[in-house]
Amino acid sequence: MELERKRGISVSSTVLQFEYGGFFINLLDTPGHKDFSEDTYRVLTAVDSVIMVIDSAKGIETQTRKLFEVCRQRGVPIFTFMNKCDRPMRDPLMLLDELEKVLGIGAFPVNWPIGTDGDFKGVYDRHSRQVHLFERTVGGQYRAPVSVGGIGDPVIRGRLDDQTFHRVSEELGMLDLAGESFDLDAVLAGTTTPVFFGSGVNNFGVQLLLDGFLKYSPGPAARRSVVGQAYRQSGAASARSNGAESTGGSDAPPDRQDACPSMVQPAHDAFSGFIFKIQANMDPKHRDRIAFVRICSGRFERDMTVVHARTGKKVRLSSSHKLFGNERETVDEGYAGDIIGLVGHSEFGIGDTLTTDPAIAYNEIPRFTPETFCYLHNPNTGKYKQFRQGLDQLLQEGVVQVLHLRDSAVKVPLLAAVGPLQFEVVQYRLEAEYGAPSRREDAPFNVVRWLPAGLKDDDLDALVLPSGARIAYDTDNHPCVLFSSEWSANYFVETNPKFPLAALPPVKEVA
Ligand SMILES: Nc1nc2c(ncn2[C@@H]2O[C@H](COP(=O)(O)OP(=O)(O)OP(=O)(O)O)[C@@H](O)[C@H]2O)c(=O)[nH]1
Ligand SMILES: [Mg+2]
Repeated sequence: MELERKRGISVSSTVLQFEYGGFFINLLDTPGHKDFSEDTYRVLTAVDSVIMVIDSAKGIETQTRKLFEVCRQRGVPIFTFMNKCDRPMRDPLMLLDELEKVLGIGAFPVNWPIGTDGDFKGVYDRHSRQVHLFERTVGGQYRAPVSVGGIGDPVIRGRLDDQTFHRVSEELGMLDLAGESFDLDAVLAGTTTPVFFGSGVNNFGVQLLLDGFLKYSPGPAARRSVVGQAYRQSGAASARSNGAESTGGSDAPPDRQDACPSMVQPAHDAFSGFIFKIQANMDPKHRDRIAFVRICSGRFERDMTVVHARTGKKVRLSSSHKLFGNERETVDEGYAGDIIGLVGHSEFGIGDTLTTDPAIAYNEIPRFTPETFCYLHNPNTGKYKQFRQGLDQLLQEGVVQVLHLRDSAVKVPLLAAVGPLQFEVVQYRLEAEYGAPSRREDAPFNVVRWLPAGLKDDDLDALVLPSGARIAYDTDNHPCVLFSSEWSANYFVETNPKFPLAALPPVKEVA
């Protein structure tokens, strides 16, 4: 996206697939900026392991910390890549210490950097006892790894100044003395992270990371299914609890434990999967809409008919693709762990389950409480159609949410987001993809809370609102209250004890 080049940051997640070492790896790259955490957390629900890339000069940044916490709570194995070792970096022992202290997980260095003051010499693979030398050459090629009996091997010793040599020897000695052996079970449980050092932009250490990843990462795991259509209709299971309760704020993950009826194994006969991302107009060559599905069980076959769990309708999946950046290729079959892109299907929404077994329904996607609000004006009446069409698409992608003020004659959309950069993305994409310029006006709200389900108009009329607060509806017509401040929201709670507020809307029932 041009906006990303201009801003120098990613504004949305990217899905791509590649083959390495005889495996198909689905890489879901997430943006780092906190304003896009909604997208990031949705994508996290679709993965089996995570690679955390840390800038070795900075250590763990706030956003990374939150992500790690979510992964840990979900029990997702975490691999750590300490990047930018070609530049002066922080003391590697301190970096490990930080991982352990800040994130509360064990850190096991699989390899170790040699030369950390900007004079990067390479990494020492603690398992194979090989040194991989970092020598910049034209075309990003490196010398083959040198096998050594230890860091003191004359071949290596000759390349290191005394200070570097003593330092690395001491560090490796300390690591050995600490005597921690590699614990694969702890890695699989997400309580220890294998750590790799390298330099991404120089493609150095990446291969070691991938090799380690293939060796230690788990295959596709069983997924928790909530009550699907069949059970619901037969009354065989009780309705599931409100999964949104546990997210309770903008960065907490959903609690997977509360949604129990069954675990769906990857080898389960029936095909099942869920949509974790939707994006339109990804490629100017194909101006269409792709729903990304994480396959959880069974076998996907192109042209198969599945149940769309939310509507209960049967749909035929004919236009299925694998994505490689902007390139796409028709895919005829897929299995658990695969990500496929389905083109078309305007009825699909984020979080929807597709399955041949109506007993299965996934409810993986976390929801977030918006924290920032704005009105979006269409300054050009002649572009009303494009403006509306573009906005509808972006709402469906979950780029932002939209609310409607109660008792308001004004039809200007009121957008709600976790971070203001989301609004910028909406405006940019409306113009670039739909030819609809827009104007943003800050809305005087900072907090939104949902009212209990089932309130009547009379109840809403009777509410005593603090000054500046307004009642609004979300896209599912759930009433909520917009406040100017947390203080104002608290005041409402005290003055309207019969109307408890929630940080998230009541959960929609699966059809
Ligand atoms: N010196 C050095 N720079 C690097 C290295 N890897 C990445 N960079 C630079 O760091 C900057 C950020 O890289 P990105 O890959 O966009 O970082 P990111 O964390 O994915 O950022 P977002 O996707 O925007 O969240 C770019 O200017 C890269 O060239 C490295 O190994 N060494
Ligand atoms: Mg990135």
